[in-house]
Amino acid sequence: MKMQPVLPIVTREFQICGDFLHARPYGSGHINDTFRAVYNQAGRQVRYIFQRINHHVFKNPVALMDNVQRVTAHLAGKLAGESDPSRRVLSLVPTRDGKYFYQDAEGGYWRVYLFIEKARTYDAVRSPEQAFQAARAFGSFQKLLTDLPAPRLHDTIPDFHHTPKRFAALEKSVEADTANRAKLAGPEIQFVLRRKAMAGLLLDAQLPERVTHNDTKFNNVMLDDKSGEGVCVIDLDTVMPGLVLNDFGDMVRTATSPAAEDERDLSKIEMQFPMFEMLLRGYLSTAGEFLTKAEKQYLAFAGKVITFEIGLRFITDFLAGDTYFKVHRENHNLDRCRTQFKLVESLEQQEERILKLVEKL
Ligand code: ADP
Ligand code: GN1
Ligand code: MG
Repeated sequence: MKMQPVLPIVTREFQICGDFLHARPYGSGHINDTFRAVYNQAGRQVRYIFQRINHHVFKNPVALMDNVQRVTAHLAGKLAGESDPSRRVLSLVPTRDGKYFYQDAEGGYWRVYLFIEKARTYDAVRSPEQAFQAARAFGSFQKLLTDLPAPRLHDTIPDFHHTPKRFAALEKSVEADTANRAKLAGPEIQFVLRRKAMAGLLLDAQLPERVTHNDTKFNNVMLDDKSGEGVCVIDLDTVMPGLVLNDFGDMVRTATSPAAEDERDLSKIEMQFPMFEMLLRGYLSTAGEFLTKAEKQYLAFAGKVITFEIGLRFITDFLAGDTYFKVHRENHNLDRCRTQFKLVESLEQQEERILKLVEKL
């Protein structure tokens, strides 16, 4: 990501005191542009997160920010009595005219968060304890939002986790073959077509709609540097009505395999059962009290469906010529797709064991 020439202007638009020093691209997200900005506040260096929302992906940034504002305010109210409350929820910094986003001269939408210090995100999981902590935090996030007052949140991306529609999009992109790449992805396309039945598994289960995060990648939760506690859930752009299983599924996708999402050596990709067990335990330690019986039963299948779905999205974007996810090398989306499908296989192979554990807990 390049430095943004508009950034020095944008930094003056928010209610931040002191002198702006510098800003650097930050993090490894695939969608938005994130920067860590540093200000001098009377001799002390204070950091902030600046983000430019990708408005090609999020077509209505105003509605999106309305969601983020409502959700963070609700969480902040609930967490007020806890230790260190301002590290447990994202805090939006308002603009000078009291809004929560600033639109620059080029039409870009910017927002600013307080920088959560003494905690970090990890692109790959390192221990079962980390898996437990991440899942506990995401479960708690869902629990605290079960009583978010009406109205219903905006759908920031309609049908985001509608796996059958994702499947249909893949079929279309194979047919169109816009970038002339279908020939490079024969086995992956076959892999998808053989699993058509899997696409409807979660949607057909008639589970309740709740407020969910919908992008519970392992690197979307900050773990405390000292205690390892899952201290703050971040990346709230897709918080909207959804199924809890989308969230649990994405945790399984990103926190059970030791390798990065774009690892080229597929022998490293595997669903590690101890990670799964700790994810499940962590998630149930907070979400267990509000989940229905059916939601609990389907926890066993969520990982494979969501991993399949994200793999589908990567290959669809590869075939379309990489228009959605940021790519940093040739065939990047194809590499990402391959890791997902390898993980789906690993989940399929261990399904009986997974089912037994889910039944037991
Ligand atoms: P993206 O949608 O592009 O994934 P994120 O909102 O997840 O963007 O932010 C990218 C990275 O920036 C995160 O993985 C995290 O490391 C860091 N980050 C985001 N928000 C904060 C924050 N408030 N404090 C500290 N670090 C943050
Ligand atoms: C994107 O923004 P980021 O990098 O956290 C994507 C998710 C995918 C993920 C795959 C809005 O998440 O849905 O699961 O990449 N976000 C959006 O790594 O499409
Ligand atoms: Mg992120």
